[in-house]
Amino acid sequence: MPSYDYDAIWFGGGAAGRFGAAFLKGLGGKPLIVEERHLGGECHVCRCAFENFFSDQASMAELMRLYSGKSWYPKIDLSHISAAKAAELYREVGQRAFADTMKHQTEKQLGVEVAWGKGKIIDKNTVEVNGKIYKGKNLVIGTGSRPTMPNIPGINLPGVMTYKDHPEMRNDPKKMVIIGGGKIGIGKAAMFAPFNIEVTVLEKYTCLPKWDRDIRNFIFRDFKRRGIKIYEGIDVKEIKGKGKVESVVAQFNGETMEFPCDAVMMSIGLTPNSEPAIPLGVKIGKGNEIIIDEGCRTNVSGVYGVGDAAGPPYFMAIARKRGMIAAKNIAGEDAKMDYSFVPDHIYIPPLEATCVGLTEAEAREKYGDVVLIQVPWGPKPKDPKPEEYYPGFENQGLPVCGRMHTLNLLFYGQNRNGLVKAIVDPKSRKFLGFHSIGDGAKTGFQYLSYLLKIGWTVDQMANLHEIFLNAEHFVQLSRLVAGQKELKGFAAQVYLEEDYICR
Ligand code: COM
Repeated sequence: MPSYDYDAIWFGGGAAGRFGAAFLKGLGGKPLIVEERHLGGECHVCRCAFENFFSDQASMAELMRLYSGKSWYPKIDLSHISAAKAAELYREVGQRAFADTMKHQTEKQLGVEVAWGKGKIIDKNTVEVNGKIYKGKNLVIGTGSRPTMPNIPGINLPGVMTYKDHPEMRNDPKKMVIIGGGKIGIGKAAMFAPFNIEVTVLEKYTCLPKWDRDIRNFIFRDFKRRGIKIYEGIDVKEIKGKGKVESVVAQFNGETMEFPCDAVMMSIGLTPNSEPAIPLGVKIGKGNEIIIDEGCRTNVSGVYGVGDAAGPPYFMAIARKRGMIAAKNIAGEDAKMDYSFVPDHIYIPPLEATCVGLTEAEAREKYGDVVLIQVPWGPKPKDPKPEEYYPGFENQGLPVCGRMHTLNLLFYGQNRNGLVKAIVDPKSRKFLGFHSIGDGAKTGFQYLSYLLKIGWTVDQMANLHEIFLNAEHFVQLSRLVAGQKELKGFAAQVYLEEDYICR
């Protein structure tokens, strides 16, 4: 029997590696993390934590713009605000502080051993770091993902960035083209626009295709009002510029269009960093992902794949849970991943969109005539002015979902005060999906995803205790209709007829 120093070597100390190693230690195992730069992966460097911070900065800018000179607010000059300055603060303080926190928590508080340095996988039981050999019974590869880059002329020009470069920005662009209208691209558009940057989103297919239509419409209507342009069905051919980005050239409806800009953000998707697994004979999928089973095992016994390296869904909770599932299996359990009811979230400062479960379209296809519990519903004033009351628009005050600023958005924000939508199967009275635009609802969605899974009904929801005003409104709205024997819910929102997207 060979002897090993560790029960598992976690190759990569990102969300999956850190949580997996900690879990294995908790189960009585002996883990080692191999990490070159910092623990916690990209989260605090350029993803979740950074985006949270940057969205807050963008929200402040957007709210100041909305409130400036209205009611009791003084006039605020926003002509010289700087996204680069916000990024600099994060770079100087946030990245370093969070890296320290991750290190302290992992090594000191949790007592997980870390081998610092560029690791080299020698074989499935052996990793070399700085000339030192570490032996593990199992190997868990959690090497993350990278932005997918298309092979088009100009892709390497200075001024072409990805989410990774966002915290590194040193200048404030005037015009930015965002290539890709998925959740990263749409979120970045909403984050950059408040800083006086003229933003255009170019999407080859459909923006946010998996999101509910009402949520999409809310976002795109808001974008139109704020001057953020969106093109769908547009094929980017080239990025042009002499020494730096000057324009993006694309085919649109059979014509060539050129979009002048001084920055480009590429956001067409992610590619898993599966390369370290290849020499071990691990099977790699078409999207470059490590192929794993439900227990995060690869085809090579004793080798696991976790986090983004194992492919979508690219979501921190999934990365961490893959780590946990791998740890359980290494410890001798038979644990399986559960990918059902994974929530999703986009920062669209000053608000955020959150969803879990089925969209209305999916629910109708599966369950037929579903019931909607949704506010606002019915028509809205066409061109709402801030600080004005509109007689007859009975839903203008609903919903006021969120923290302080969402209520303010009712008064100052031209009807930008959010959207709440629950979809219910009237026969079983079970919820099928929850959707929200507001501020602060994501906390509730963590638990809503579990409630969906256990088949939570309108009647059960009506028995909870809301703390009004709250960000989700699902408790009180359910109570309003739960007395109905034959569930009717609220009427569906009148569909928005305007086209907010160039097609
Ligand atoms: C958070 C990263 S900054 S991790 O998931 O906690 O490791």
